Order: sequence, then structure tokens, then C-alpha cells
Amino acid sequence: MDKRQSDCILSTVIEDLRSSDLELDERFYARLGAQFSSIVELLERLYGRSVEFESAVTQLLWRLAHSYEARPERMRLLDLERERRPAWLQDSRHAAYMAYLDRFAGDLSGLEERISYLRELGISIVHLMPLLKGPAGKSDGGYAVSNYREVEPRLGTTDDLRRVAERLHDEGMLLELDLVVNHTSNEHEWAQKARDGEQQYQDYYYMFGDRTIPDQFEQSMPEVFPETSPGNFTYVPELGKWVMTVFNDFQWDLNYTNCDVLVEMTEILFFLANCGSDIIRLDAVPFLWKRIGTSCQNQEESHLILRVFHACARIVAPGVAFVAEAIVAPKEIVRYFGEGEYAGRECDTAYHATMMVLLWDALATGNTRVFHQGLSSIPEIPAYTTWFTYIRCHDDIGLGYADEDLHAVGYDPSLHRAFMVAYYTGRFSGSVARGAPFMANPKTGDARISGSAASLVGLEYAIERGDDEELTKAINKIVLLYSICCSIGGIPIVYYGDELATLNDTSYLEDAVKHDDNRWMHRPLFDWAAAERRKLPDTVEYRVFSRLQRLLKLRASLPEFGGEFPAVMINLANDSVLAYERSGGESGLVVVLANVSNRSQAVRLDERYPHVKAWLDIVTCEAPQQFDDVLILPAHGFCWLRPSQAEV
Ligand code: OTU
Repeated sequence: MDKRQSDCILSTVIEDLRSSDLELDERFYARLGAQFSSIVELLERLYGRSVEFESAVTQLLWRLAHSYEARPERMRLLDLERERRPAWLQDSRHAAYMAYLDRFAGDLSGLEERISYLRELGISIVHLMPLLKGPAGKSDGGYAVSNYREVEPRLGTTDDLRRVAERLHDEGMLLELDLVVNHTSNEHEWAQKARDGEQQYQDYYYMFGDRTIPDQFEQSMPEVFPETSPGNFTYVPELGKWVMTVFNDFQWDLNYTNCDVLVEMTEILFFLANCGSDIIRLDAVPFLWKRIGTSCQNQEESHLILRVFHACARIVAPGVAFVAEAIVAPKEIVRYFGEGEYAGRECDTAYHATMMVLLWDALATGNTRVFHQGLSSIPEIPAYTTWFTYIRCHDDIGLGYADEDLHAVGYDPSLHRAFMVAYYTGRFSGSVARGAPFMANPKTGDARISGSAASLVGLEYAIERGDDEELTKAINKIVLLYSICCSIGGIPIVYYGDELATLNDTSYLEDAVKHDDNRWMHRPLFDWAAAERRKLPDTVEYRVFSRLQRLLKLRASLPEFGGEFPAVMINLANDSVLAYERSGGESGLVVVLANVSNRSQAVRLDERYPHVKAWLDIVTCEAPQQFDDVLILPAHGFCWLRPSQAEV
């Protein structure tokens, strides 16, 4: 479409909006003017120029206007503040806590009572996993949504949600919510109308009368849940059609080749933003666009869709940040921050799934070679964006390394992955881990790993054997992993329960809805009695909670740990020690050392920092163990070092 045509659409819409009842201020029109050409360009690349194109653009703009009008004043003020300080999310004070609302706090009112606990730990971002209405039975932990505008009644109401958001804001905290963009539950109104035969809604999904097209898709599409939901299509008898269901059979993939779907989802996005959500986690974004002959992941159009969301957010809710949940190959993940002229104009943050697996790798192998190699092949991310660093979440640990990185350090990729699965499921000799394989796929030889962090590092093993030494080792390993997440750059995520070293939970096996999905072994009911023990020295809970709390609070006080100043990896000629520098702004240098092995390790810093005469570990406020110029790190020990005496 040429500029004249698009200008014409814009001026018609503006004229109609101005003469409508909507209360829009000049700021809205200015932002619309600034984003309009990007939106048109993106939509045109997605949908081509057709008769419906003009009406789709018009539709979208009207929905944006309605969303803007509905934006609470409080949130508009936050928008302005964040526009003025685009690095707001990179601040080192941020640390996230992710939890299922029902498992952690019962419901929204229950959560209000738990805010003080989260503050005590040092949390600033509360990520409540899907809390919108879902089916009564299987709902994939809420990742199958039946109504995007209604809170699951068990958990509260949308008013409760708004109140929780306000409470969090009053405490200086942020709310993060999920938007399950790729699919709806089969009980969603659109799915029901589709089942009732309404063509308009059948077009919201991918449905086919016979297997011709599904079979073409299947030739190149991998399976996400091969054990429980093989294939990517489900036959729905009421429809007499095959529906695309990449995840579970009750999760119907939305068809974004239909522009109406994009328009609907954009409006839903701002509904959540207007409820008070500061951060929106966009679930399964690599899957948004499907193309026969491809894996149907990471297609260029998925990026275009996210850019549309981002551009629209600049108009309606510029203070809202998007998180890409893209658990894909390292090079692909980075693309969700946007590239080229759209660098920084797609998602503001993303799960650092690569680092997550590299951390588990370092711990299993006791060396950092894959870690260094893997990180060094990840390109820098755009200005003002930042990672979410984590060791564990509610999903499995997928072994998403780049094969090239494994080759580069001399490993055979499939053998190394098999070793990782064997190690963390306790089938490797000497392993103390108690995980379980998730979705082993005999066709591809792939498997992922389930299990709580504490059980994966050997705490369950230590308790079974009543072995205090092993217990201490396990505690040190949890703290070590979190110490890296807290110091390497990005926003650390504490997965609920990890701060208390929660073990695997096997009760899901007796639950008909959950028994076939072993991710539930690390999705326990939060144990508030155990949480009380955080106050009793010598308990496991105290030993983990107090140390994570120390790391989070210390980190918050160190501006140089913010996302503006990326870590610089250093090579200390000791494969077992991860080492990097943090420095930036006005603040001085911090050197982080982390020993991933189960032996003490010696490192020398004098060659790299000849002017530093003495170091102070700012975590313990003591000098590190040192003999002459050699620093000694105990097994699984770490330190955050600041020069305490330096020659000028
Ligand atoms: C996400 O995970 C959620 O985190 C899961 O809990 C859901 O089951 C799923 O989407 C469906 O909504 O495959 O094994 O690249 O890897 O979206 C987890 C992204 C998953 C996918 C990821 C997905």
C-alpha cells in the first residue's frame, strides 16, 4: 500500500475517532501517528494487500482506542515514567518470583497475605502463572484458557486481580501475567462456536476435513508432547474435522493467518495490561505461525506478530514489557528481542533458556567449557532489553544446546544429551540427582528432564541416606546456581519453593488429571509450614532461604549488576571456575567466581588485576581464602569480589 492510501486510512480513522464518544487525549493521537506506518507495514507483510486489509487496520485502530480509553490513570502515569526511563526493567533491584497462584497462595486474596513473604525474600516482580478461566479437568496448569477476560472463579475475580496489582504497585512491586497467545482451550467460546458450525470461528483455528493437509504438516513438524499427545492434529467428531493441536488435544492452535485473530488477541493483551499487569509473558511465541514444510516454529511471521503487539503497546500501554517464552535454539531465542530496524521492538525480555541448560551442564560435568562456549555464541541483545535468568521453572529442562557448541568443546551432541538425561535422572553412576525423564521420544532419541531443583542437586538423596555432608553439598549447589543467576546479568527468577529447597512431589501420580505429566513433580503445593522453618537456624529452609535472600538484597544494592552493564566473561585457566566481571556507571568492579566442581579449586587473579592487593567477598563480608596470590574456592563455592586495597 502506498503512503497516500495508508495516510487516507489514518485520517479517516482519526476523524471518526474524534467525532466518536471515546475520550482520547492528544497523547493518544501523537502515539498513533508515530506508530501507524510500522503497524501498516507489518500487517501488510503478514496479510498482503486485500480488500479486507483496510477494514482490518481500521478494526485494530478502533480496538486500540477503546483499550487506551479504558487504561486506568494509575497505569498511564507508570507508562509516562517508564517512557522517560527506558532502562526501567534493567535495574538491578528486580528479581522475579514465579508461582501458580493456587499452589502458592490459594487465590488472589491469599496472595495479598503473602506479599510480605515475597518482600522479605527480596522479590520485586510477582509472576502469577495463568489465572484466567480454564476447563475444570485438564487445563495444562492453566495454559488452556477458556475466557481471556475472566479470572478462574476458584482464584477470584477480575476486581480482585486489579486490587492485587494495586497492592503490589503500592509496595513498589510489579505484576507479571501470562498471555497464552498460541492456543485456546477447546472450551473457549470461539471453539464452541466453531463446533456449532459457525464458519467465522472455524476460521480462528486450523481445521481440515481430511488428512491431506495435516499429513503435509506432520512431515516436518516435531511433537511437543509425544508421549501424551502425539501428532499435531486432533480429530473432533462434532466437527468431523481435524483440528491443529500442537500441545495437548484440548489446546487448539489459533490461526494467525486470519487477521481477525491478531486483532482479538491484541485487544486481550491490553485487557490484561489494564488490569494492572506490568509485564506480560507471551507463551509459546515460536509457534505462532505455521508453514507446511517447516518445523512450524520461529517463522518470520511470528516475529512480525510480536512487532505488531509491540507497536500497538507503544500507543496504548508503553509501560508494559513483554517476555518471550521461546524455549528454542540459542540463536533463535535472541531473535525475539527484535532485529535490524526492529531491534528492541519485539519483546523486552526473554527466558534465558540457553543459560539455564548451561548451568545444569556445568554442574553435571564439573566444568565450564560448554558454558563458556555456549554463552560466547549468543549475540548481544539490543539496548534496554534484558534476560530473565533462571535455573528452573514449571516446565521441563530441555537440552536446547546448539550442536555446534557441543562439537566445539569436543562432545558428541547426542551422547552428551543422553549423559545429561542419565545424570539428572540418577541413572549415571555416582549421580545423586533424582529427576525423571520427560517426554522421551524413541523416534528422535530426545528426552527432557523433570524434577525440583533441590532433588536434581541431590537433596533428596542426602535426606534418604541421612547424610549431613551430602545435605550441605546439595544446599551449596542450589545457592551456587542462584548466585550465578543473581550476578551474571538479567533478572533472576526464583521458582516458587526453590528458596526452601522443596523436594519432588509425587502426589500428582494419584491425580487423574495430572498423573501422565511428570512436570507436576516440581509443581507442588507450597509448604507454608516449611516456610516457617526459614526462621530456625540449622534447618535446610533457613540455610537456603537466608542465603538466597542475602544474594537478592545484595544484588539490588549494586547498580553495576543491572542489565545496562553486561557481564564480561573472563578465562582464568581453570575449567571448573566460572568467572566474570561486572562493572559500570559510577560503581567499581566486582569479579564473580563460581566453582562448579565438587573439589576445591585454585585461581590466580594477580595476573589480570596486578593493581589489586586485596579482595573482599561482598557476600560474606570477609576476605576470600587465599595463600599468597592463589585464591581457593571450596567445592561449589562462589564469591563476589571487590578490590579492597588497590594501588592507584
Ligand atoms: C509453554 O511451554 C508453557 O510454559 C507450558 O507450561 C505449556 O504446557 C505450553 O507452553 C503450552 O501452553 O513446550 O515443554 O518454545 O517450549 O512454549 C514446554 C516454547 C513447552 C515451548 C513452550 C512450552
